[in-house]
Amino acid sequence: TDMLDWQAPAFHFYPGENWMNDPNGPVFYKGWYHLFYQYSPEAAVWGPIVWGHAVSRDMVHWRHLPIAMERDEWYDVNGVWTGSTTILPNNKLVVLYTGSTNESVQVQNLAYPANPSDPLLVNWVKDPANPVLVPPSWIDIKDFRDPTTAWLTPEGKWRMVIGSKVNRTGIALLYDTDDFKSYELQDGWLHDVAGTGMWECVDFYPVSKDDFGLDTGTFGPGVKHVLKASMDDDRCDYYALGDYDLREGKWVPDDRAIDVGIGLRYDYGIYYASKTFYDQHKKRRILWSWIKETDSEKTDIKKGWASLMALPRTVALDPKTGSNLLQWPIEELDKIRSNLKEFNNVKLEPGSLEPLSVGPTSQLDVMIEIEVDKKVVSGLKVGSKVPYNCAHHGGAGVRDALGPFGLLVLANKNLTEYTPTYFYIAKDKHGDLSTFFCIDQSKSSIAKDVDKSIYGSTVPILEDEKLSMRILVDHSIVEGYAQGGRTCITSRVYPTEAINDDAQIFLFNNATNVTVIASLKVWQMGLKTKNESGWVWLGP
Ligand code: DQQ
Repeated sequence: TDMLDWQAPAFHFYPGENWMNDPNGPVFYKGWYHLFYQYSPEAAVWGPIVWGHAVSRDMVHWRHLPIAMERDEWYDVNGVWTGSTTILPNNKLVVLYTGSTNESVQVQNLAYPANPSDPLLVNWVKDPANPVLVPPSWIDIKDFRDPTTAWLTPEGKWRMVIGSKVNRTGIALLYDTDDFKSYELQDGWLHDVAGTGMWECVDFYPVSKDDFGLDTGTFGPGVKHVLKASMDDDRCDYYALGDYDLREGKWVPDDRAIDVGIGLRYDYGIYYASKTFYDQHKKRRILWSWIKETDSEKTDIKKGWASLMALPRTVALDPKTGSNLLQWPIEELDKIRSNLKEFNNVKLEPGSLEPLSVGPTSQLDVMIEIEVDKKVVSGLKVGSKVPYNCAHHGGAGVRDALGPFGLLVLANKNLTEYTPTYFYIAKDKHGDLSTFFCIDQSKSSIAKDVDKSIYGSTVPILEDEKLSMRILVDHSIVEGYAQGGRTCITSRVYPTEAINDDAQIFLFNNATNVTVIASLKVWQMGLKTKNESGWVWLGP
């Protein structure tokens, strides 16, 4: 059980016990960040869902509050499912959420704070007019869920999006309302992509090269719109950048070849049902996401809890490329860093493995910059005929001319368990270069019943840039951000031997032809800590 205790996160949000899934209705209100979440209050497995609730001043230290909404009406007795908050003028909050009815029909319901002057928003009221919206006749009653935050149209109506599907085509429907009680379906729909299946937890928001965050409902020159959908088929969150046509009510992707569901992902590991909100306090857009367990359900039941939230990330348009988002852990997390250790210009010859002495390694924030000899890279003859792919290339143990190289985390001395996070530079048969960012879980645990996939994707590297990655380790979760957050990977790992004081970190270079030079900053991360009686939570 010590091993299972060890798995609980120190600085990632989770309810402490039972099952959690999607983040719901995140909002900043009267000095507090509110996070609601899909919560199964009686078991560590998904089941009858209600809205759990926690508040924080900084999204790092949390205070857990009573369940915000129970399954107490015929229209949500099978589940108080996912929804979003909208802030009306005069700071009035409304929540729209999906209820699964007594007959398992998916309907939309309206709720609001019972006492708006309570900054903690402990009590919630469901509107007597519920359900306020039912599925249109041509949509399956089980394919109509997860309303977005609403925004004001130029005509002065509130508009929001709901995800659905028609046959195998995923769609985003647009609804207009004056009062959040009666709704008008807009002609056509916001967008659809054939073959992608059901779109869950759709998100739709503005970004621009000049702003770190824009409020939902901002339109105009220089503003792009992100459309994101969680694909029920492969359980991944896909996004695309595009333009929203105010008059037509249509969104058009910048590049049809990388449309929603067939192109970019927020994260190439485990990352699902995410939701953003505009933080009017710090003028930024924050992304929350559900990270499930990838061990067995049996173990989850033994642990008594399942799932956590990824670190809250700022999300913004990459001003340098203009063609991808940048995600980065919120700056408030820097406050729980301590014991900085720096390593400068560590030279890693081909085939090297370099242990780093940093103290305990279960709670870390690591920033690495890596220089690769450009002459070696350009001098290398034309490369592989088979395009590289993190998942299907054998992982960090397979050596090639220009990779892999990076950092092993949660590794023990004898290397019976370790998790490599790394870059791999691939040259294709035309001589074109691309850089991949991967996390290899195949050696992460000697346990048999845990997922051991290898995650990753390409990451854009611009002419004058060094390679850089940030790796956050928090017991059973490893989050990786390459090139300032252009490509992100979240993984769940369950070491059995590389835990507590037996876990270390190593730099490695498995490339055969190139020496790389790495500089790192390593911090301990706070909140949960170990004393004589075991792991203790230093949270709120
Ligand atoms: N989770 C909720 C649904 C949503 C799904 C139910 C996504 O509203 O579509 O727990 O994980």
